[in-house]
Amino acid sequence: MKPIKRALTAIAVVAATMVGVPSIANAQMDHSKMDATQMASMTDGEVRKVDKEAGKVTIKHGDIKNLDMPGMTMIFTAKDKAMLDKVQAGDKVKFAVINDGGKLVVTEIQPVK
Ligand SMILES: [Cu+2]
Repeated sequence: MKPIKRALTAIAVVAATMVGVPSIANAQMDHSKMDATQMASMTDGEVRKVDKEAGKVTIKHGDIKNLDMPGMTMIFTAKDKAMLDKVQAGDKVKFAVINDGGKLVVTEIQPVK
């Protein structure tokens, strides 16, 4: 009897290399809205004149709280001329106005029924 020696060599090379886990950039969805304008409260007023060409509107307005302005009649610039299609002289309105670098801009205007 011939003893057969079988040498079974199993070589397992385990390369356990600690690779620094690349930090995956957190794809955080930011749902913040594009809200560049200041918060402007709605002010009561009455339209005296609309100048669509110039994009200006004259309003006899009540206190404008966010501008700390008492009631008076004055000319405002409309943020968008198309806004002025909705109103005409004599209309009672609610509107929002901001101070854009010294220029008073109506950002929103709607007739009050
Ligand atoms: Cu005013």
